[in-house]
Amino acid sequence: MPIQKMDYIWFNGELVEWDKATVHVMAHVIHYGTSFFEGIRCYETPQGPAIFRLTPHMRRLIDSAKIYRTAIPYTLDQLVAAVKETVRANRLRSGYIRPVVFRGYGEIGVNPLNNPVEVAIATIEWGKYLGAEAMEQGVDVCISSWNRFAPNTMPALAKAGGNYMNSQLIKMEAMANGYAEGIALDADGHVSEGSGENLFLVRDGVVYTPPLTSSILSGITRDTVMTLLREMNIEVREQILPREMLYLADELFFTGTAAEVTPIRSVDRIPVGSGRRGPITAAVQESFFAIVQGERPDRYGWLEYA
Ligand code: PPE
Repeated sequence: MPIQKMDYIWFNGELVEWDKATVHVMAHVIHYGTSFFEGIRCYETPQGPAIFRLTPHMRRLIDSAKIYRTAIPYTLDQLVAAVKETVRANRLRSGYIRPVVFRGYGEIGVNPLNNPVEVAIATIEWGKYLGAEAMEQGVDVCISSWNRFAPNTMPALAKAGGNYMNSQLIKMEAMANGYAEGIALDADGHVSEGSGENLFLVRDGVVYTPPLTSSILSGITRDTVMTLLREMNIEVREQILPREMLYLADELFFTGTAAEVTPIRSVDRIPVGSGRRGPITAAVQESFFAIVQGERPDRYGWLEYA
């Protein structure tokens, strides 16, 4: 997705012009991947731009940093206010918000702790993550030859920049082999997640998704979809899933801020169910988009207006 410049980036406490939000090549993050980030969508609604579940996203950002012994020099309320300020300054109606925390310039060496903790918030445009037709037709995916990192190597609950080196391997391999995306197994060989999406599986009317212990990110869209399914009286089970369940599923879909709710139509060239978007996937998409576009009552306070 080519980046379209906007007017401002919030950088360490103030709005600066887009081109001035720069980093030194000797910053710790450049060498050691020392960053934590979020991806948040803003949707156009009749009541104005609504930032979807902004507060839980910023809480996850604080959590990601905490795992790495890093205190962000702003409170949750300040971070939430900073995102809203950036959205207003860029007159964003709908789009994608990318807050990032990183260790800046100071010392060389693995120890990050003596480098400044810097915070930036940018807004960009981002269309459909896996292509516009994917939302209806579904995507073709493979199971990656790359596993997710084992639990005692990189903590999956931290949305840390370095984790995405693993995601890049999964994504590049999938694309090189003609697939839209790869699904990674965890270190034990159980189903984990996509390079940038959580995964849901439907079989006989029951919905399954891997638990947090399967080296997944605790997705905010995942949580949203579990809530919507339970509202529809559809049973959701968080459980360890063997790889072959992917081949036996009636329906499969990805969730994520960028991916929203994207159907999967084949895995390793084996069609998922009938090979077309299934009824539960369609129902989840319908209620998800009705809520984010402000067409249905916001019962859980998910829309945070700028
Ligand atoms: N797993 C991974 C590995 C992941 O990166 C994401 C989001 C999710 C699950 C879903 O989480 P959530 O957005 O809270 O529902 N990936 C972000 C970055 C994608 C990118 O290519 O950059 C996103 O969707 O914003």
